[in-house]
Amino acid sequence: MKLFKALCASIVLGLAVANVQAGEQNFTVVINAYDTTIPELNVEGVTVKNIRAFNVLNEPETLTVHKGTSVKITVENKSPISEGFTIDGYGIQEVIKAGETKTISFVADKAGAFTIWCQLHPKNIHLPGSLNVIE
Ligand SMILES: [Cu+2]
Repeated sequence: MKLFKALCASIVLGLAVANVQAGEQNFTVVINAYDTTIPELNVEGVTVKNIRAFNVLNEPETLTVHKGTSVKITVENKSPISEGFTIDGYGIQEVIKAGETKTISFVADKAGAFTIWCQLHPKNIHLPGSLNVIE
């Protein structure tokens, strides 16, 4: 049943992607920081208490477009610190200050899966996303 649901979800997703035509596509990506406290954690036999974990995510983390699309990404930084927004395959590297919004425009002229990552912070705290450009 789980497999069936996953299969249906992927078929629906496939259809949704197929309906996207090359043209213009706008996205809003929100960078958000999550601060949590882990009450107790045991690492290699050592117990540590009240660990503060800090994670930064781009939401949504995956953007999918057809090759040839004019893409406009509005990036809103809700993190309390400056955040980076880099897509190496498209030569994009931006810094967005806390509370600021930046708009990035480009033509998705290369097909592939391109990592969207923050050049300012380690990848284990700022989780990478993906720009998928399909033929
Ligand atoms: Cu970051």
